[in-house]
Amino acid sequence: MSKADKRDKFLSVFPKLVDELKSILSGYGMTEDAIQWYENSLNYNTPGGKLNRGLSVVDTYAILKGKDSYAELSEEEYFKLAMLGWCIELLQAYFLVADDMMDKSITRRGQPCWYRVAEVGEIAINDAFMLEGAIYCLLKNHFKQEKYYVDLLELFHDVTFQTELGQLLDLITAPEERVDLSKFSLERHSFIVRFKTAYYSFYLPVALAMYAAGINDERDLKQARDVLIPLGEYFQIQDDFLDCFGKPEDIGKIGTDIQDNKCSWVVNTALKLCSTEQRQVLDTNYGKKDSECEAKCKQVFSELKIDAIYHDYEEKTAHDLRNLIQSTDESRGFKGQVLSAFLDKVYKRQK
Ligand code: DMA
Ligand code: MG
Ligand code: MG
Ligand code: MG
Repeated sequence: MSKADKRDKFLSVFPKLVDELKSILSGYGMTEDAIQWYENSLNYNTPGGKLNRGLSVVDTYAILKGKDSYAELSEEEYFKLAMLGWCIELLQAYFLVADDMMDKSITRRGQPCWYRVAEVGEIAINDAFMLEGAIYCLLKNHFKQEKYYVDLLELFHDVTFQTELGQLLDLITAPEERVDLSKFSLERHSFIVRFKTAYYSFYLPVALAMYAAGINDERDLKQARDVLIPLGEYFQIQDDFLDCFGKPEDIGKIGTDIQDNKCSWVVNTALKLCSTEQRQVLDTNYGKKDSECEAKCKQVFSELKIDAIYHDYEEKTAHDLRNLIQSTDESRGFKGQVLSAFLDKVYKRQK
């Protein structure tokens, strides 16, 4: 099945899930305006992205089950896996609605951030909670009878909390009024991004598919984590790079990291290499809500050839990860191919 067909098949499950969630609200006797609001929020915030996380749940399951293409899965099997995939997309929607408010972002996936939609504003906070709530409604409806139901619940809860810890670190490392670049380091960056991105974007889809496929030995879950957490770090470094160097029309969002004083890979790499004069420029201009200051920081980044350093980093990381994947122990049914499929999806991404 082509990539586009896989995406279409996955997308075709979404309206069913929206109907299901709406009928839960109807069941509570909710008013029509509330049901309509929830439907709008679900449609606006959930399906518009790359859907990598959601699709990966199905892909991973198919690989673990030894099915070439997931066209070989039964309709019922496909539907359940797609449902798990959509649960991650809902988790992502929840994080992004909140993240955009906290990061004061303007656009997301080529449209205004939800909180910037005229009627929405701070109601977006409650909408974020309700996007998260949808996950547990769907898990209960579709997985309560499975013996791995509690594993799924614990996994979603643990990974959500890990992400929130990462977001906390991300935010308190970037105070708005006190720019102090001496607090930044690549080590702190690595720690932040493993929590805020890697667990939910990389470990979660694979672990969900593993539970659904009956592969739940802690040694296998650890093998998955040992590759997926560094892979997730690489993915967030790409995100940081694209925030500064990507085109909004490609990435669907306008970068805010410099003005937001973020502890991003770009500034940390620059801090390691800059001269005293360049450091002065960064100390004066980083973290200022001013596009001229932002441009001065970008000038330093380009003098330091951060883009070339990034490309070297990308090659080295992909190479190291491929070596690590080679040594996967497949004796209990876990497969290294799950991990290489993931790496292929993000390697050299432009958006
Ligand atoms: C991403 O951080 C992490 C979460 C949990 C949304 P970010 O603010 O760099 O994301 P983006 O660049 O998409 O706003
Ligand atoms: Mg953000
Ligand atoms: Mg953020
Ligand atoms: Mg970013």
